[in-house]
Amino acid sequence: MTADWTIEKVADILLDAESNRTDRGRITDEWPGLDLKAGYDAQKVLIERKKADGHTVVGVKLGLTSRAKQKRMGIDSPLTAVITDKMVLEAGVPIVLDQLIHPRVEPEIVFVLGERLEGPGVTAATAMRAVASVHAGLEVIDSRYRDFSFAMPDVVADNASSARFVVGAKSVSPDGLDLALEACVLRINGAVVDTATGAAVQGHPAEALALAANALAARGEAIEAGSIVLTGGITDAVFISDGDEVSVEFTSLGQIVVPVR
Ligand code: 0L1
Ligand code: MG
Repeated sequence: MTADWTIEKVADILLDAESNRTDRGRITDEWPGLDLKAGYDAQKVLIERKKADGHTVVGVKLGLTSRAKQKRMGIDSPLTAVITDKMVLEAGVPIVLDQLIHPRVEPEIVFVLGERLEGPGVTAATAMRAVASVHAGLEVIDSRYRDFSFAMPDVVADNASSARFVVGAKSVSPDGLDLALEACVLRINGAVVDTATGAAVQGHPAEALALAANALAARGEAIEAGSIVLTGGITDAVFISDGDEVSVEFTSLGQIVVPVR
């Protein structure tokens, strides 16, 4: 019954799906009242529940910042979500399929902020001034919706399919980097499956960072100094299988290699 739905119920259903490794249909099909604002409110409840369960927030992520991903999902605007310490995969640690539903991987350009960034009015140029270092990244996304099929409020409530992420050990100063031209090759078992440059992310990853700061400001939040920011998949996300070796290799930011088991 539509009347039974609340943002707390949405968060609990999605957290149960994550911990039980079960996918489900779109919540918006059952509760048309789940609009974008309610989706972000449910995401906030979900993150509060994770914090109560021992997670520490380490930063923010953007999703659907590239045309490749927007086209596949049929959604034409980016979204923000929250990343925590329990999502971090350290170097060499495998992606364990038993812990996930139907994971996909995507290369990302990652910022670590040296200064607090607060909108509104943040531009790509002012955003870059807050960046202390730039890194290669690999995100593992794992929608709690069947076949990754969702409307915007569903995926926002699901914390943008967040599951795991790797931040490359190589730390590069933003000075002198042209991140629009930074190229990346995504390989599975040595075979190239996709390539892209940083321009795929809103024209430049700094645009994505500015977008996040301004979107968070509209909800009364800022990006704190020290935060990790995943700027969005620069290629489409690809499914992985047991025994795979995933590699993302960037021109300046270095390489990440992750086994799957
Ligand atoms: O990191 C992302 O781009 C995820 C956004 C949510 C959409 C998806 O699950 O692909
Ligand atoms: Mg991503």
